[in-house]
Amino acid sequence: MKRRDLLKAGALAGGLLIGGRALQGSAEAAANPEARIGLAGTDGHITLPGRGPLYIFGFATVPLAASVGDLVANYKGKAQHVAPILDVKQDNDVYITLTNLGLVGRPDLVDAHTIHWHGFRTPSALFDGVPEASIGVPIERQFTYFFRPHNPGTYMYHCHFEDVEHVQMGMTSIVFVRPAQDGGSALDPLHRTTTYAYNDGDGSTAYDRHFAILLNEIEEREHDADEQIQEFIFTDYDPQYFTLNGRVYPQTILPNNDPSLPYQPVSSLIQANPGDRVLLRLANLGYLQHAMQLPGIPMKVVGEDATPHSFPYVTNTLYIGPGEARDVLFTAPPFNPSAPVTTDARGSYNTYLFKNRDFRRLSNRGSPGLGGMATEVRVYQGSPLPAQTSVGETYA
Ligand SMILES: [Cu+2]
Repeated sequence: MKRRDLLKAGALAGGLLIGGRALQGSAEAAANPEARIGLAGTDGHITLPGRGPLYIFGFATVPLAASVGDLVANYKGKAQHVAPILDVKQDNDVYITLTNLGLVGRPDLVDAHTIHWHGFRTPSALFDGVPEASIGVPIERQFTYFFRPHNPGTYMYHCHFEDVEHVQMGMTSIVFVRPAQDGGSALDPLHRTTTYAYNDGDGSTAYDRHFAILLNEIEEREHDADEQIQEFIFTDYDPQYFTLNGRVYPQTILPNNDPSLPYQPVSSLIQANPGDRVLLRLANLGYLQHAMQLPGIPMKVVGEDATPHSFPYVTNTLYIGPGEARDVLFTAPPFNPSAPVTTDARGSYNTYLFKNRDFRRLSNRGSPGLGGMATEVRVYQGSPLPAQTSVGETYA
């Protein structure tokens, strides 16, 4: 029995076990506020400079009330990369209903999908998304995962079915847990925000704006082989594209939901007012370590792998291995009229680059000019930006 067949058998058994119906968990009224999230697993295409559409597997946000038939009709073949970023709060109940819509481009491939919340201290293998240890979700079936996150911080999630393949194909994103301390009284008298990276007790991880950015690579030969029903040998892994939230520079600085990138809706543009404390929630679901720099602005690492640092440190180079996460704070510097200034609808701003240290990862498939794993931090003159209403919000 080949590995894929074994996984298939497990997925089938899982489908029978739950009768192919979502475990909605609706019987008991939860004491805590809940988050209910609908995700679908399917395939699709994204846009990268220097080549045609790139075949991906991925997730998309879908309505919870829709039938499986309606979801297949409306969302099959419309995966996004990165997958939706999930924003939940400590001790709240989180239900994620996953529907497997099947693949438009590979109808022969009847893979299941799962959701693995990487780093979650889970008490139950059932909701861990490792198909060999629990179940996968077969095509046109649903399963509802249940989590009660007790540990704030930045995590990631991904499909764990044929994981080396499905992760590289794009079934990856960030999930983060806001601390219970959020929303109370301001702990730092000098800084009146009430949002924090962790339950620090003293406001030392307070932030005004936060941005969740997933680091990744794309090996186009693996994606093309998948689309053409060929095997890719992963020891040949040598990626051509280096992405932030599924985009390469200059895509990374386009706003959220830019119409030119319908299946890469998540921007990595960082816009701030001078003096703002900015939290970067960073995670790496590629297969290479990345070294990230923000020249001109020191970075303070306050958390690592969803664990607050006992001894936060300031650095100019951040090393992030595969499967690792970092919580990084920086303070937006004063606007400097003598430095290069650019102007947009929000006014004049200075630009800082948040970028990979390796020049080979700052290019799109070797073409000239800045590309790859880079984005901009824009610090505006005055304070024209309103408070953030969602993580990674961009302002036109
Ligand atoms: Cu999958």
